Parts: sequence; C-alpha cells; structure tokens
Amino acid sequence: MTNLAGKIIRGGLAAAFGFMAGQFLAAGAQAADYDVGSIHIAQPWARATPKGASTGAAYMTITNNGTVPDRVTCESSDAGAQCQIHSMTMEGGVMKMRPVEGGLEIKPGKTITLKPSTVHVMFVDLKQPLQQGKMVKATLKFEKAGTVEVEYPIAAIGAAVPGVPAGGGTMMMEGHGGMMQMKPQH
Ligand SMILES: [Cu+2]
Repeated sequence: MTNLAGKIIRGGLAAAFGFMAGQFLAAGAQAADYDVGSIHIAQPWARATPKGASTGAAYMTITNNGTVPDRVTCESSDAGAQCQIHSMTMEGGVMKMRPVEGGLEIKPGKTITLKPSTVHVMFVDLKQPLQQGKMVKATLKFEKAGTVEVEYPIAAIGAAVPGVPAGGGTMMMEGHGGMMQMKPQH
C-alpha cells in the first residue's frame, strides 16, 4: 500500500516535471549545459526582479562526476557588483540567508540542485533589474574543476521553476530580500 502510494506520487511528479520542461522550451529560453573538469552543470536559470530590487538570484543543478569533493564559489557576474552563493534556513519562523562559507561543497557522485527557497547564486547590488527573456552571466569557480562562465536565461518574477509563472505551487519569496533578513557579511 505504502509502496504503491509512493509510486503514484513519483509518477505524478515526473509528469509534472515533464510538463514544466515543456513550458520551459516553449518559452524560448536557451539554457545550455556546461562541463568543466568532472563537474556538470544543467538547467541554469535566473529569476526576473522587480524594479528597484537590489539583489537577484540564479539557480542550476550541479553534478560532481569525479572521485573527490569539490567546492564552488561565484567569482563575478555581469548582473551585479558582487556574486555570492547563499543558503537559506528557517530560523524562528523567519527565512534567513547567508553566504556559504568556503564555497558550496559537492561530494563525488552527488548532485545539488540550487532552487528557490534553498541554495542560490545571489547577485548583490544589481546594476539593473533582471529582465525576463534575457540572459545573465556568472563566472563560477570550482576549487578542483576550474572556472566556467554560465549563462542563465531569466524566467518570470517569482517563477518557482524555469518558465512557470508565479503561483506555480511552491513557496515564494517575493522580492528576495524584502521579507528576509540577511546577516552582515563583512
Ligand atoms: Cu541570497
């Protein structure tokens, strides 16, 4: 009974994902995959920001196909003055985010998905709003695998997954920064 329920749920998720992937393609965004050393980066995307926002976020899936752990940091981006990798945690009912110290670790054979409300690439001090349909670039530096420049197609404001408009069903963090507290970094 439990197993059957599990299968049905997984099947439903797979179908939903297929649908979302279709939406993504239909939107015309061109997300490429990237390989650098033993690292594979899939489906990079960013979220459009409202006018006046000072920060923006980008997401992707990172797989370490190597035999040793690697760590990634964001070196720079054309979107903002600084590029950081942040993690988010719920503390006392408040969502907090802070830079990942020493880089985000990806263990050998593991995949990490950066997505809204979890780990994300954060562009700080945006030069201009991130506009849906455009691209934003960031240079990621892996301790072992080296450096790679990734282009993130920009999805709608509040998109939960690429190509799906706000209200897609998962938790939203509108404004990304407005409702959250950020620990001083320096
Ligand atoms: Cu952040």
